[in-house]
Amino acid sequence: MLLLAPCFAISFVLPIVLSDGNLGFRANLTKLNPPTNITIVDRQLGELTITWKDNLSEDMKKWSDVRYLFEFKYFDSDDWQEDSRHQVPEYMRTFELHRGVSLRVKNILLDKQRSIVINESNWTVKNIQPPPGDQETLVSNFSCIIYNHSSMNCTWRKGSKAPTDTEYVMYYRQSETTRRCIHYFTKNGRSGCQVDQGIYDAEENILICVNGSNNTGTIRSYYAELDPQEYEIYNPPVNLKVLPNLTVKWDMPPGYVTNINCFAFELEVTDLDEENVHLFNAYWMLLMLAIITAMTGLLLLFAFRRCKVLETVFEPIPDPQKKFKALFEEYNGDFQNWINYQIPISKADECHPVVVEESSTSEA
Ligand SMILES: *[C@@H]1O[C@H](CO)[C@@H](O)[C@H](O)[C@H]1NC(C)=O
Ligand SMILES: *[C@@H]1O[C@H](CO)[C@@H](O)[C@H](O)[C@H]1NC(C)=O
Ligand SMILES: *[C@@H]1O[C@H](CO)[C@@H](O)[C@H](O)[C@H]1NC(C)=O
Ligand SMILES: *[C@@H]1O[C@H](CO)[C@@H](O)[C@H](O)[C@H]1NC(C)=O
Ligand SMILES: *[C@@H]1O[C@H](CO)[C@@H](O)[C@H](O)[C@H]1NC(C)=O
Ligand SMILES: *[C@@H]1O[C@H](CO)[C@@H](O)[C@H](O)[C@H]1NC(C)=O
Ligand SMILES: *[C@@H]1O[C@H](CO)[C@@H](O)[C@H](O)[C@H]1NC(C)=O
Ligand SMILES: *[C@@H]1O[C@H](CO)[C@@H](O)[C@H](O)[C@H]1NC(C)=O
Ligand SMILES: *[C@@H]1O[C@H](CO)[C@@H](O)[C@H](O)[C@H]1NC(C)=O
Ligand SMILES: *[C@@H]1O[C@H](CO)[C@@H](O)[C@H](O)[C@H]1NC(C)=O
Ligand SMILES: CC(=O)N[C@H]1CO[C@H](CO)[C@@H](O)[C@@H]1O
Repeated sequence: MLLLAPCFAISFVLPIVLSDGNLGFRANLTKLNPPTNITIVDRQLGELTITWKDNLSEDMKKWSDVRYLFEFKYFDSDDWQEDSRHQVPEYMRTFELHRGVSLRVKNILLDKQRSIVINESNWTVKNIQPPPGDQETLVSNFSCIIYNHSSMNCTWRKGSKAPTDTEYVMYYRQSETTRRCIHYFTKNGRSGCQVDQGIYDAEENILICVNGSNNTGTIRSYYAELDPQEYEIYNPPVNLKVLPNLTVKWDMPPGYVTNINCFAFELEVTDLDEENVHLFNAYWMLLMLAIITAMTGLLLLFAFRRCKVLETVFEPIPDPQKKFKALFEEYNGDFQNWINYQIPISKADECHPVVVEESSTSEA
């Protein structure tokens, strides 16, 4: 009991002292300084370490928890991104530096007990200008594929204002190692570089920088960061087997050291009976073709009949004597005289749809 007494005393008294000081501190809080001295250390290929000084009094840090709110915005965008809170005045992140980027950070004071915001400072902004060189000398439409576990092909188009003989050079970085790509190629008007066996870790992002050299002008460097799993084209499984009890088995393609649980497989089964149904469709298609041919034939026959061309075709070879019977029998071969008394040649002998239509309408 004697031992417990001081414990009670402490637990009873301490909070009162704390909140007293807290109240005094709060009453003294007139202006919260924004952070100062933002310093940037370039760690290659767009990866930066950013540090700052909070410029807060030791008193403030004693009576409250200090947090730092960090945001960034590319020059070509209106949106501030990623409002991450940090406990230490240091942050490491990768940026697409060719776009130019503004960073901003502010101090936040939290109530020690309840972790609610007591006060915030203004922002301190730092701009990182894009690397030198015209915007149009940048590579454009940059894209990569990762294949066969550890290889990577990246391709791009030349910047429109880059001199024709500009040589772009690609650097890539993973597992703290920066390497220069060696095997360059041109394919379908795009330039590219092939990295052979250079990707070590499917779960670690790859940093890329494509810069170029030319004496007449500066080529602006291009920065990208890729998640390998998003860009990987996987090799198919191997040793596919169907056991007599219809169990299907296969093995992982070689080279993938990643946890097997990260992989999903897709099994596609084609029913051979269904192939007969295809056959069936081909049979039906042939049948339809035959029917369509027959129908077309019939239609043509009908059309010909309407025009009476068919009749003309099957008519016996005309005998002028027969046709011009009167010419010879009554006019004694005098054509001029005969023609004056002739009714015109029957319209039915000509293909003249309009006339036929009219007569059929009047019949109806
Ligand atoms: C508040 O300001 C007063 C007078 O300036 C000072 O005596 C006191 O120690 C301050 N309190 C705290 C908690 O900083
Ligand atoms: C925050 O910025 C505004 C305007 O820029 C200024 O008037 C104000 O005093 C600043 N506040 C602090 C705490 O520095
Ligand atoms: C800013 O930070 C850098 C590196 O941390 C340091 O060398 C420099 O003295 C600081 N400047 C000020 C004014 O605090
Ligand atoms: C920060 O403290 C000052 C002085 O007490 C107060 O005027 C201001 O409204 C506070 N700001 C916030 C965001 O709480
Ligand atoms: C970029 O490249 C892809 C193929 O790699 C192509 O489909 C697309 O049209 C290109 N876009 C532009 C703007 O050139
Ligand atoms: C894939 O990589 C293996 C070695 O890991 C190599 O033997 C094989 O030739 C590569 N296949 C292709 C298509 O590049
Ligand atoms: C990668 O590029 C090389 C060089 O052009 C080419 O031989 C290879 O087929 C490409 N690989 C893929 C998967 O496109
Ligand atoms: C291109 O980037 C690499 C890696 O950061 C660097 O070592 C090299 O000097 C740069 N080249 C040019 C021409 O800027
Ligand atoms: C730069 O471009 C000019 C003009 O196209 C060319 O004459 C020169 O050789 C290039 N220099 C380099 C280092 O590529
Ligand atoms: C199928 O056969 C294999 C080997 O004979 C056996 O390991 C497996 O358990 C069988 N599967 C079923 C569903 O019977
Ligand atoms: C506590 C602290 O470091 N305060 C400094 C904040 O920054 C101003 C100038 O920017 C200095 O005058 C203060 O001493």
